[in-house]
Amino acid sequence: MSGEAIKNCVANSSPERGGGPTAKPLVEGQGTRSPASVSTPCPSTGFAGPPPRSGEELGVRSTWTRAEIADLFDLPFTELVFRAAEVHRANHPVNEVQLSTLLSIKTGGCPEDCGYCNQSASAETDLKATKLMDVRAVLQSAAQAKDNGSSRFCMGAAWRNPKDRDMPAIVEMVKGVRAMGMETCMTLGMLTPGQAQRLGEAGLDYYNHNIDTSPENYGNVITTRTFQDRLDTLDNVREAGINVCCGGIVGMGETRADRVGFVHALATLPHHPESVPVNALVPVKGTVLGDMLADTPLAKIDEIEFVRTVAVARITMPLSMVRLSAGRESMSESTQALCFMAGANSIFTGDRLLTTANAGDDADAALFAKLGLRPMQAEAPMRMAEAAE
Ligand code: SAM
Ligand code: DTB
Ligand code: SF4
Repeated sequence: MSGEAIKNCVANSSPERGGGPTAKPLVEGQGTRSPASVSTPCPSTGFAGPPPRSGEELGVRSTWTRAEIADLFDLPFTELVFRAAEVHRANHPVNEVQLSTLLSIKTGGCPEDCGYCNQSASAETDLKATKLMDVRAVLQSAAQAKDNGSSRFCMGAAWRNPKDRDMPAIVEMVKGVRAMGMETCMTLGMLTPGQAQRLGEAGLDYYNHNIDTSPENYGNVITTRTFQDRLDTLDNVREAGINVCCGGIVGMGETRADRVGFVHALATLPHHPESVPVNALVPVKGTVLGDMLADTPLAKIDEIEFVRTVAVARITMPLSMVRLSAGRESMSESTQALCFMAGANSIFTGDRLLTTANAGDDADAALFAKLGLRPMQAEAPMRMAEAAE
């Protein structure tokens, strides 16, 4: 290992960088690695990175059956979490959590009818629709996120799809955030192959596009686009060489079978998404699903069932980053801790997601200190496997 690599490794694991219980992990320790760098194998943390191995060698497969996934969900809870923790430890640095910050660059007025979303024009909320933000204002927000310790900046727009006239500003945002040394992520709705290509050429690291739920339940949640439309955009993103961030929402009143179908759809993609966000529905009054939950509180997702979903995602997609996404604000510290044990290794930071409240940096700093977690500096396993292909 080179002297520089050892320095990085030691720096990454020292308490000053957020490793100890008294540290302030969320605001310290932002490294300066380039967006596409991979982690360094580190004797002090015990995480064996290279030599690169293929996904298959690492036990990654796309042949999961629904029955196998249902059997995982059915395991006794502690057995399931134990297995997920084993898979997590074999493939990822332990006690490290990747931090991303979200910014809504174009809010509300969306023509889609996603039943969970307060940004849909069909939702009866008082959310104010805005135009696409100015590039400069977006870059200011990104700089602030970086100062707060975030390593990835995710920009979201309430669009069915971007218009070609929006693309120059979008490209400037990607280039500007990348130039700050942060990873970039965008979620702009459906993309044509040409648009995905342009984003890839601009250096976009990740594109978030969720399947949201099982193929069977999809039509109960969204009618203005199909499950296949989602898969087509994911293909265009992959084809353009951009990492895929794809997951969904639990707690929308779906059945266990839907959660099985949801994880199955992700884990049988020819190439697992590099990031898998698992959102718990944030029920917003005036949305179809928010109102439904307000009327039938028992439909709220059971927290143990939420942890089960995280654990099954971890086991079936061993190299992916599993992101504990929306819904953390109303989740107990103990449930979040169980999610980290069950293999979640990424979160959104800050006091806002796109339009709704998030846990906030102070609460997260306290949680990280309590649990001995630290911010991840590099996200390696998927990329190392890829490098070997
Ligand atoms: N318009 C783009 C799209 O739909 O792809 C990007 C933005 S959209 C807000 C991104 C994702 O956020 C959705 O696919 C959904 O999974 C999640 N999301 C939106 N509203 C949510 C809510 N109330 N609770 C939980 N997750 C939500
Ligand atoms: C994802 O799966 N969750 C994030 C991100 N991708 C873009 C968004 C959550 C949004 C929650 C509702 C809101 O704040 O508007
Ligand atoms: Fe529009 Fe995205 Fe909200 Fe659906 S989830 S209504 S596409 S902003």
